[in-house]
Amino acid sequence: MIQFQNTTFTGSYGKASQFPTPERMEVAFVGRSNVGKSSLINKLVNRKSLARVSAVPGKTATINFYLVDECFYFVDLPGYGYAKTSKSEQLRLEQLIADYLSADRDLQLVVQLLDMRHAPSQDDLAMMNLLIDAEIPLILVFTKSDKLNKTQRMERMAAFAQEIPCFEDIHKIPFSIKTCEGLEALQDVLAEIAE
Ligand SMILES: Nc1nc2c(ncn2[C@@H]2O[C@H](COP(=O)(O)OP(=O)(O)O)[C@@H](O)[C@H]2O)c(=O)[nH]1
Ligand SMILES: [Mg+2]
Repeated sequence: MIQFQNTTFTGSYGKASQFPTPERMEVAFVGRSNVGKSSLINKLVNRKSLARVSAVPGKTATINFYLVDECFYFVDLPGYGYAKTSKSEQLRLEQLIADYLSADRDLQLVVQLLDMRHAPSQDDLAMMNLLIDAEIPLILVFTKSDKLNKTQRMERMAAFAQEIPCFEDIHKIPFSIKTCEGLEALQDVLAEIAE
């Protein structure tokens, strides 16, 4: 059983032509800038600062690979949709993400992060539709769940059901780095891939 106790950073890539030769299964993480992706990756692998947590959004301009327990790679895709990033840089990042997703790799799962407090953005929905159309296995993680009270949470989940295509069919995990809600559920999904 995978323990998530031995994770190493193996490289950062800014161009599809530089992607490493696929060696093992991969699990990719996508989401808007500042959604909590670095925080979630650190929590998952029990490390304080493997992936850089930033109060400044829009900082990750490369695809980062982490080898987890010699079993699979976590692939940290650049955060999209940060308004202050220049248009040309946003296009470069979109292309980089699209190149990764369409590359011939052993991509087992994409974990898409959505901030639980907000409706999905156009970028979120475009990403989701791309993944659904490409038939890439997808789960949704709703981050920062600690920031909502019970009522807000029920309202937001009801709204997500309207806003998100195929909502009923997608595995969904509310998640918080503060309360650790969802941590085991997400680790279980990943452990199943590892087996
Ligand atoms: N309250 C709360 N804050 C979070 C949570 N996850 C991330 N954050 C905060 O959100 C900000 C952005 O997080 P980061 O992991 O850098 O987001 P990234 O840009 O998607 O990698 C940081 O200030 C984090 O501390 C969470 O579950 N709860
Ligand atoms: Mg980050």
